Amino acid sequence: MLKSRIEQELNKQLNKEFFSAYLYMSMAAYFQSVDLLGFANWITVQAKEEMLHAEKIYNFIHERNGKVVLEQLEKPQTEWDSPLAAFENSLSHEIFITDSINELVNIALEEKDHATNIFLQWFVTEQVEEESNATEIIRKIKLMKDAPGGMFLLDKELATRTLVVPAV
Ligand code: OFO
Repeated sequence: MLKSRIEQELNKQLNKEFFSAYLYMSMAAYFQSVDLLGFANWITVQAKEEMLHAEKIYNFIHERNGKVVLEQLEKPQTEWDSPLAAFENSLSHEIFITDSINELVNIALEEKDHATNIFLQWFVTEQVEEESNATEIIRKIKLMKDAPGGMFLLDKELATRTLVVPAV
């Protein structure tokens, strides 16, 4: 049985994961609008991963006999100055999510809720990858800044990403 403080905090995290999906679909629309369809594909896959993160939390709340409460989602940004600006936004958002997960772990420990703490460890590990993915793309965009055709090649590379559904 979930304590109400943990239930509330997990519901807040659920909202943040849904917002991540919403933000990334908004970025996908931006990339589509500037004809970077590979970038759009990559970030759409990311949005789908965020939906899986949300589903994981949703299922956990139910499994622990808690109540899922869906709140309103914030309107995401819709325009970025450049693909680099969009990925810098993605990285800062992921750092924000990492901080949020870490805070949730602290709360689980304070409440001596070991099941929630163990559940959250998956997210702790996942956030390392989330930050690293965005950082790698930022590095690549910066590296090929002056190379003609660089964006075209990166767009082709990002077009190959497919959704990998994580094991439960
Ligand atoms: Fe759910 O990890 Fe990104 O936001």
